[in-house]
Amino acid sequence: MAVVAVEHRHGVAVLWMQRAPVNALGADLRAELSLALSRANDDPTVLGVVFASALSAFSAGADIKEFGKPPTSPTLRDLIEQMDASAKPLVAAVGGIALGGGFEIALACDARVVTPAANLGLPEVKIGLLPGAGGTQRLPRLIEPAKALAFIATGSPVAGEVAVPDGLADRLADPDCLIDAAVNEVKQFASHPRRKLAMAKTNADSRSAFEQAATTLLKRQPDEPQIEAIVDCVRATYDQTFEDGMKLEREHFTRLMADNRSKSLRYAFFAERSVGQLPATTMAQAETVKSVGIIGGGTMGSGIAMAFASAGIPVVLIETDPDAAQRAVDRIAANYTHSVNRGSISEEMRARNVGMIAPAVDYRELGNVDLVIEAAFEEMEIKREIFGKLVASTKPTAILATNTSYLSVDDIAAASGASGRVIGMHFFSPANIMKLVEVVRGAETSADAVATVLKAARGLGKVPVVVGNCHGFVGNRILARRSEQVDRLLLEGATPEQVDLALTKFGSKLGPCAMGDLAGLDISWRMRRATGRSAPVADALVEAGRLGQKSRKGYYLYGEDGRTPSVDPEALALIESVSRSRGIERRVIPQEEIIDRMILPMINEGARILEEGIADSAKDIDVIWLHGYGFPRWRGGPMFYGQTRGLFDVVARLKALAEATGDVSMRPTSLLESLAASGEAFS
Ligand code: 3H9
Repeated sequence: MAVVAVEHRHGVAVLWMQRAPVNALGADLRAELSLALSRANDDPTVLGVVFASALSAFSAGADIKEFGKPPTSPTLRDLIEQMDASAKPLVAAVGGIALGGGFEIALACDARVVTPAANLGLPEVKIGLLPGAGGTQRLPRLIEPAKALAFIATGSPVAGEVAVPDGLADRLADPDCLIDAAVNEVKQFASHPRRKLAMAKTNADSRSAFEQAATTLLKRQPDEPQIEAIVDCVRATYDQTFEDGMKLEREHFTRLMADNRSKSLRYAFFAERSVGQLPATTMAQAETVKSVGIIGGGTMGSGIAMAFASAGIPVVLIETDPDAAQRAVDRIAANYTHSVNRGSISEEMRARNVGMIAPAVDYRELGNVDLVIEAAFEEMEIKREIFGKLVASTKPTAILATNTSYLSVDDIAAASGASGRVIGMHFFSPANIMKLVEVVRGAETSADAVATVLKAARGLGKVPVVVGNCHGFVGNRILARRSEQVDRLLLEGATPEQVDLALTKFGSKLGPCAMGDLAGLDISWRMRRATGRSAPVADALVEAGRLGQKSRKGYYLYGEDGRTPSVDPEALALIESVSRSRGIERRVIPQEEIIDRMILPMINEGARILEEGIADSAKDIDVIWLHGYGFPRWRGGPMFYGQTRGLFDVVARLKALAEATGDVSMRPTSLLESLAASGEAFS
């Protein structure tokens, strides 16, 4: 089927783009647009051209799947040059998203007619690029360069109603008469020669506002090469011709495209969209969850309740006694009030959401719910008892989920006598905000239950990833390897500050010690005790009453506000004494080694998880770490980082570290070894 349909309306050629789902500007769409434009220019009966879409999206921009492959003619730039050379006027009729190259097509037109549902943006910055089809040169010639800079550097789109007063579009039209309005616009232009793009504004105020905005931006995002390139290109609109500016934009675009950061960000974009997929026939079995029960109104239970209530799904929130249940609802109401005060939801929405949550103590209140999520204490006996009660009090089709973060879903399911409908839904704190949900498939969990839970999680706007059952599942199992190394590094001579600095240097927002203090060191201590594990440094801190921010001391000392860390000589002395008691001679550990010892064992564990079939693909592992643990997005995730660095190098370094430290856990897995030997990637 053609991806462009041409209609002649009142002497104007309307080019209807129809490349599902989002009119990404792939080779076929570019070729057909180019041909239709040539024909319109050659046809003496045609006054001009309207670019329109038969889909709800105008266009999502260049087809990102083509990036990195040899270019096919006409390229997007060729098409836009052809538009520039058109003798006849061109108008864009935008009724939905016009992003990246899609908006650049609209910018290359003589005018843009939009509906209120239009959404115009240049989001290339989010995939490590800049607009590469003229956006950096046209927009600053259309609106103030300082504003254009902010628009391109944030990548956030604006709605049609805002776009017109902001100067990004020319006319607002009703959706029913969008095309007629655009056709009329073409007729307005038909008698005039097409305008040529000149230099940008030259007045001193404009330039100084731009320079100020550029300085702030570069200071705020110093490590993002695309920001520097965007500034460079927008600045060029002041003192270079349009043609020279286009050349500069092209150079930056080509360079950024080859940069590992952009490759990683593009990988993350597609990885997010590939996770949590089951065969279409299985997904067709998914039921719609219309009501839920939640067991436990603590931090996790309340957050999960909020996630459902905010999506308009009624919740029965079970606590052990009426006071506890009411306290949980009060806490939730207070959280929503906070959102109202911040302006993120309206008062009406707050009232609606709170009204969605019914506190209860009697499990019989769960008789009609479609899904129950247990978020009680992390103790197997408690969970087994709850699941026994749940089977007796819910309808036979209700799905029973546990929010455990490391206990065996199969052991919990065994107590229920209804294993087919027991599943894990591991939310991350705060559960109303964090997008990740590990969907844990037990040995006997039915495919329908998995499909229903995936559908429900997506309905909440979450990113669900299906994982197998094992201690800590995927995310926490990999985290455990990193935590072990952190403890070893501290024992061998590193300080908490050096460890944290190393991880922030790698790209994380927070180092592991600061993160541990924030979460509370007692949480992992309790988990280690329950599972017979130890971490000499972290255990010693907790046993000395250093629980983290909540006790104003942990790896660091916290001041009056309880949040600002400072180096604590007492903590360092304690760490040194643990090293001494174990006969370890402390040494200065280079930053590079600290980074490798934290990151490479994660890749190794990820490979082990793949070997065991606990995760289906490296992408699943990466998405879990991007969305649940703040792994730097521009690294793609631990597995993609390993691949970018080279698995051969990863294996060699792991072997060397295992040898040098005597830590056999760092020996590479057989999967890593074989991939490194064959030069293959995880995919
Ligand atoms: C650019 O334009 C560069 C130019 O400046 C210069 C060039 C020289 N390409 O997200 P969804 C797919 S860079 C290819 O699930 P939604 C997506 O993978 C581009 N495919 O739906 C998915 O496929 P599948 C600048 C794309 O409604 C399907 O479409 N543009 C593209 O939640 C549906 O997507 C951007 O950065 C694409 N450009 O969100 C926009 N876009 O069904 C990136 C989407 O097989 N895209 N797909 O999984 C988005 O932000 C969102 O996808 C969008 C729709 C808002 C469009």
